[in-house]
Amino acid sequence: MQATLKVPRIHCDGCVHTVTTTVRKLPGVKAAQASEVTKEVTVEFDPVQVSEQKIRAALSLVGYPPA
Ligand SMILES: [Cu+2]
Repeated sequence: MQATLKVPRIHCDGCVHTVTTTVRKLPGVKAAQASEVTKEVTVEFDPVQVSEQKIRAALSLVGYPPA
């Protein structure tokens, strides 16, 4: 399953790194890539192991709440 989340607080390379690594660490996430240009993170995940809600919660915890 794939989801693209809008993350308005992404504003530089550091944010891209934080968002990308935070999502990649979650069990069940196969791939994740954030973009400073679109302020989005695209995530490929196994819906049995992780949900979009869990991904959103993890990003909120590190200061990047998805819109
Ligand atoms: Cu930044």
